[in-house]
Amino acid sequence: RMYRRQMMCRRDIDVFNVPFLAIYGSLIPPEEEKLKQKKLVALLEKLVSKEWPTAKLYLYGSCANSFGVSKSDIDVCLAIEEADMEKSKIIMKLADILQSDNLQNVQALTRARVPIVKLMDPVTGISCDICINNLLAVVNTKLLRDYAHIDPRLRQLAFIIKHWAKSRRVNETYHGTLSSYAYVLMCIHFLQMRRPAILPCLQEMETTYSVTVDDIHCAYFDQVEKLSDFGRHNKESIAQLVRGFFHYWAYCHDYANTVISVRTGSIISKREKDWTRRIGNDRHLICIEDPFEISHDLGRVVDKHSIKVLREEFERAAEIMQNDPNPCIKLFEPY
Ligand code: 3AT
Ligand code: MG
Repeated sequence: RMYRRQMMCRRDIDVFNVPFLAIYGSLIPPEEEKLKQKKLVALLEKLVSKEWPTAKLYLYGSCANSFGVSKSDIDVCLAIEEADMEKSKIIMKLADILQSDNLQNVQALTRARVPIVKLMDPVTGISCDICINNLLAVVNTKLLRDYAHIDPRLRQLAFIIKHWAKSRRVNETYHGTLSSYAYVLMCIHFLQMRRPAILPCLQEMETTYSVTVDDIHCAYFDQVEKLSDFGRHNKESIAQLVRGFFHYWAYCHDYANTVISVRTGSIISKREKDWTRRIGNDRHLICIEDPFEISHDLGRVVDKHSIKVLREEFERAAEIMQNDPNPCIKLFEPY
């Protein structure tokens, strides 16, 4: 009888796999949306090549890294060799070129931290941001997409975490919380650290892909089709992983001393990165190392106030995953 009582008390988290997967399924963009995005990019390419025949357009961010939910805006990078032309000038010229065609709301934001052209395509209703020569973002987009191909649980987990972060308003870098890019890196790292591991560390493996962008050497193993059974020894379900993710960030992560690093597939110390004190605006209150720009802490947007908000949200989510009868609803309740 004792045994039976224990069995009944232990929460069977796996009953939530089906509803979590249903949420994931509802967030995936339909194929027709992808086609519309491609059409818009083709139109932009045509317009741009009239002025700059050798320029190239790359999709990056969530529309290309496979972590994009339905109805997202698209991020485009214009790669152009105009060494003698300032970025803001290129942006103005680009806005001019696009203005003349049947696109709407073409705006040149020349003074933003990353100068961009914003526009909306009235035919498809898709909005788009175009930046100049941000090739590191194109490369980190490929890294994320390659990780997503290794084990389906990464994409499932990241969609659920991003959906949670948007619902709880902790995905707003201008308010000191984390970017979508940071959340995806946290998911990759979490799956690298499971035992048995669900994801490998691609940057520690043999190099099959390498580029140098802005003096940063980016190299890793990108033949991910060969790794499709990498995670087979780990049988954890999506509900267990969501619970484990929040449990880690609520109760286990050592915020004071450590940095999560997808580059090494491990946890490293703040001391070895010299991220132990505040320098300028970088407070390093939650440390997420960029996989390529390794001096870059994706947690640097987080301040004294927003770290509290974030940690309280992690604790709330962990508590819900532990005890709430209806976590798939409660977790995403609007803030
Ligand atoms: P959403 O679905 O739009 O929320 P996203 O993946 O498009 O998610 P962001 O809009 O935050 O993510 O960023 C767009 C891309 O820009 C993602 C990544 O390739 C790059 N990126 C964003 N923030 C950084 C950063 N701090 N350092 C380097 N690359 C970044
Ligand atoms: Mg985006």
